[in-house]
Amino acid sequence: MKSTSATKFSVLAAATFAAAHGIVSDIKFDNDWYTSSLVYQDPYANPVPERITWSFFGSGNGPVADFTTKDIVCNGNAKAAALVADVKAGATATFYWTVWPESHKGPVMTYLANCGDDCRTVDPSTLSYFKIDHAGYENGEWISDKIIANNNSYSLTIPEDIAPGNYIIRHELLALHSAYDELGAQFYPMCANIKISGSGTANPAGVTFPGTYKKDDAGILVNIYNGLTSYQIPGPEPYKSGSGSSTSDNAADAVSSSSSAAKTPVASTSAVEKSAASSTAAVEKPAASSTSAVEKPAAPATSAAAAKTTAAAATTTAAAAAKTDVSTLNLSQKINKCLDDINIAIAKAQSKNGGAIDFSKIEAGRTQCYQMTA
Ligand SMILES: [Cu+2]
Repeated sequence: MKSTSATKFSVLAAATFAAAHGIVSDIKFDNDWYTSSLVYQDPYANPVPERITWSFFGSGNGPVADFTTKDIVCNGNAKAAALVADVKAGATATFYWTVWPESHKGPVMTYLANCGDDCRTVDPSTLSYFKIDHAGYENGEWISDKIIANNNSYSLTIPEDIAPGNYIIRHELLALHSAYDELGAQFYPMCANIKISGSGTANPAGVTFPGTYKKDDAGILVNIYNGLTSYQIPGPEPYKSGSGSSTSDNAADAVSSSSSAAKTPVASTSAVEKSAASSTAAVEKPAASSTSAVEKPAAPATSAAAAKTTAAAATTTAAAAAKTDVSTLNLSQKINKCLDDINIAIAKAQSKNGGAIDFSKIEAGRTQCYQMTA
């Protein structure tokens, strides 16, 4: 039974690659690291790891199929996360993406929604989401390109005056390479449970998902290849701490907060140490075993290393990817690096030839990654 469902996942994963390209692998709130729900790894682990991030097993790393449906809230097949991250109001949140193709130009947006008693028992499509940060196209540069340059990471500030409580933080990238077609805009949303502490009192008004993003919004039905001079980020303006309501010019803050975080390379060893600490202390419920081979504590560091490695062709095998010096990595880091190398190779090949990739070889390469033993 188990192997049957695993096989189905594998086939689905291979099929999804063609149109798909990234998930958040790790989240950092100040110095606490959390491994995010890993759509290609967690379903196979026994036990399935508990995360702060809502899972979307079976939906791959692709965009939501139709952003006017409930899939837009926390991605397709979203299931509640078991854990909750303790986060101070005013904290810096950093989201690390596995890989992001250069072709996928577009904005980044992040929202909060108050869940009341417990985010683990709510239907996220019933909540009210206020935007806390966004960035799009500034001075001729897409934020997606800055994210790629910043170790696939994006940082923002949790507003300092937000009232304490249980919140879903909803973070997403939007890829606009096909947005000239109706429903061609590609949203990549994810949700995580956080418990905000502090002495704030702000409860900003929000919007609902689905419903906020319309098929013909200026920032959603848009041709980015036509001499674009400005871009209107979808959804409301971000709430700005201290304003008591939404304001209209937070873009500069968003860009500066992202660059300040991303310019600091993440040290491999400290990432591992912090991850280990957070898996026991920072979560409300005891984390599941952190010794599983599929845990991904240091993805930001390893993907940074991988990004500097010249990627081979899209048909890179695990063995070829392993040629990079991995002597200082532990087993789970090596596995992650192996997977990252494949992701990077896929992204490179797709920007060159539009996606003519042998997916059976990619799946074989991933399988080899998981079989690494030292
Ligand atoms: Cu894609």
